Amino acid sequence: MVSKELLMTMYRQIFLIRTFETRCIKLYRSGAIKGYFHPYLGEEAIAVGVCATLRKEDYIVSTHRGHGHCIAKGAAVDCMVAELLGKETGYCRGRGGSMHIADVATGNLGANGIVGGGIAMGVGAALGADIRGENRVTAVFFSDGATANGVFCESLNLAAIWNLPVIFVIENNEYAASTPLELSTRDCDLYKRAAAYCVTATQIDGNDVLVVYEEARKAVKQCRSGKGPVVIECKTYRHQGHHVNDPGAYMPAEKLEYFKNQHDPVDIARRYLLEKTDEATVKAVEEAVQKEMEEAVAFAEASPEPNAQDFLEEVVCKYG
Ligand SMILES: Cc1ncc(C[n+]2csc(CCOP(=O)(O)OP(=O)(O)O)c2C)c(N)n1
Ligand SMILES: [Mg+2]
Repeated sequence: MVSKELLMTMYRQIFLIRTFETRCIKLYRSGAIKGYFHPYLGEEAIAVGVCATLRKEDYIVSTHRGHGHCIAKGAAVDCMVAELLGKETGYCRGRGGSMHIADVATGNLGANGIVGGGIAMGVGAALGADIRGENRVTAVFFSDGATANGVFCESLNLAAIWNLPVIFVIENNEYAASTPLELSTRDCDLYKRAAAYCVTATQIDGNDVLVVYEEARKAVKQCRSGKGPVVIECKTYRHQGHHVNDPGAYMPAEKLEYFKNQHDPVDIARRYLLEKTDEATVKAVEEAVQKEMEEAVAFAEASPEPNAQDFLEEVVCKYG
């Protein structure tokens, strides 16, 4: 049983991710945000359910669809919007953008534009923590497409033979860009692959925050007691195409309708919260989130552009 306070915190974060993505898509369409933008809409419960079981010093490793992971691990949305707008006050001083937000202060080792690129990094971070004798857990987020990369198998095996405290969170949204999972593998139950490495694995409903939270809690316990790693396959579905400019015409309308209107992570979490509190309290949470988001946008818009003369500052060149 989770407490009302925890449920409130998790709902607040889920709603904040939903609000962040929706607002930033608007900014993107207005031309204020450049480059690629892969929304996390429809997958919010995974990041929130997992991160609610982690401590601040625990690590996460994210993906190209990473805004939700950042927020769930405690990033400040004003600095995130600033980063998306390419402003000096952003997490990477506006140099990184959507796919390169990192926030080491909250244990977020960063998004990653390379599909599968974060998996080995997570294992490396866990190995480092283990060598230093730190009791940190690392949660690595990645989607179904990344499991087709060899690095997934290699990382899982290394984490297994070294008993590393890593939670491999597969966000199975059934697509790698426009390629449906069933065209890239004979067995769409991705958690089964862990058996080849003798790693504990489960498959759960990734849209139900309490289901995710409970499974992640068990995984964290196992990791902290030195019996890691664990694979959690979270079944989910994107609410739109691969990125903002992908109309997602290949996604069956009925299935999309189901995930948007009947099995939406925000609605599910809201219903749980309403079992513990009243409509007015939930509305107050939502209004506070919307205010926080508008303030974040105002902060980012008012922030200075980077100075073009500083662009070589972070470029390291070694020769001779
Ligand atoms: C190594 C690599 N190959 C290809 C790409 C191009 N690419 C970007 S996102 C993507 C699909 C990734 O699918 P998945 O891992 O399922 O993540 P999702 O988009 O579903 O979150 C591809 C192929 C890339 N960024 N990196
Ligand atoms: Mg996918």
